[in-house]
Amino acid sequence: MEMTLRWYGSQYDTVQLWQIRQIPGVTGVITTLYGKQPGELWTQEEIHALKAEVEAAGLNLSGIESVNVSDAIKIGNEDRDVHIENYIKTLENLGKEDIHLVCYNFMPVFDWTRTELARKREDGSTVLAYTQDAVDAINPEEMFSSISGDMNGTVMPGWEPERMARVKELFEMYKDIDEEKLFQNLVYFLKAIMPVCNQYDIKMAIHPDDPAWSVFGLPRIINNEKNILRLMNAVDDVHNGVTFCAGSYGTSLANDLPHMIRTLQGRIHFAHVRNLKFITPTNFEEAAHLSSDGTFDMYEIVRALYETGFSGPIRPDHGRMIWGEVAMPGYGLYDRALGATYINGLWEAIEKSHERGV
Ligand code: DNO
Repeated sequence: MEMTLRWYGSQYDTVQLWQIRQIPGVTGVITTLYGKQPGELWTQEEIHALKAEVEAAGLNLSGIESVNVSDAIKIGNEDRDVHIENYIKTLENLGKEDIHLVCYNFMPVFDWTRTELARKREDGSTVLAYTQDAVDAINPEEMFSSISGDMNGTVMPGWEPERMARVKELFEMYKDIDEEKLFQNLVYFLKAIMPVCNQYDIKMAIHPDDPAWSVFGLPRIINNEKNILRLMNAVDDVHNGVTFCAGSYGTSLANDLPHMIRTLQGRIHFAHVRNLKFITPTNFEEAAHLSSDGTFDMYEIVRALYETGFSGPIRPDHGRMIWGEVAMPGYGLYDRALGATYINGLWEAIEKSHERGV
């Protein structure tokens, strides 16, 4: 595995590449062309410049998160084929720049949903949190506006002002899309892009829906073992793979995370490793990465990745906001650096135990 950190690009991120370079054990970043709209073409020159910037800082560009999939593709409307053509050309340009991992999601309207971006914990740190009661009490527009006030001046993925302005229209566009249609549109998309993925060995890694259940009545299809396996079998190609996001699948306590990792052996191309602390099954907050700070057994999660031969990038995921840092909620430097170090420590211990047969 390679330890990485997500980086949004010099124009958008409060964290700098040189800082990432100084986290012990972190050798790469997962990044994107953040200004691109879903459906838009990424040119080879743009990708080349991004890669050169990362490499000039002494880091690898280990993968893209995300090349976003447009609503037209998710809905399957008349613009879908043009957008898929652009997606294919983008993949081709990424392949020509020797980039072989693309994370994406297939969630309608909201990329991921939290109801609080700065819940205060006992130690004074703040974390992202989710309460079903809060979602049930508001409508999507109220949700968008309450979230936007808390982004610390950053733009969070999936919560861009352009999308917020169109929230009603977006809901309208999805009104006839149920889970089965959404699933079929995803399969259509994957079948169309598999040839270029095979040609350039690009591993597509779908990010799960977060939370793992329907919010505001929108369909959810990538949320448990059965559904993700259905997708793996529907397009049975190693390039149709998974981003195993512990914090997203883990929103449902019914998901046995180490078991899922073992079942998905060979198809997990990217791992987001983080911990959640549950107050009730539908009220949870994001915790520090350490097992004892939350609900998950992080040792078992990392062990399952190790024992299934996982060789892709891992990144620590959302961190707490600590030490007075002001950054995109979940994406500050300090707690993610602690997370990377902790996960690296688990990995080293597991690896050495295996090597020494203890
Ligand atoms: C949230 C992230 C997601 C993820 C996308 C992948 O912090 O994990 O925004 O990047 O769903 O397309």
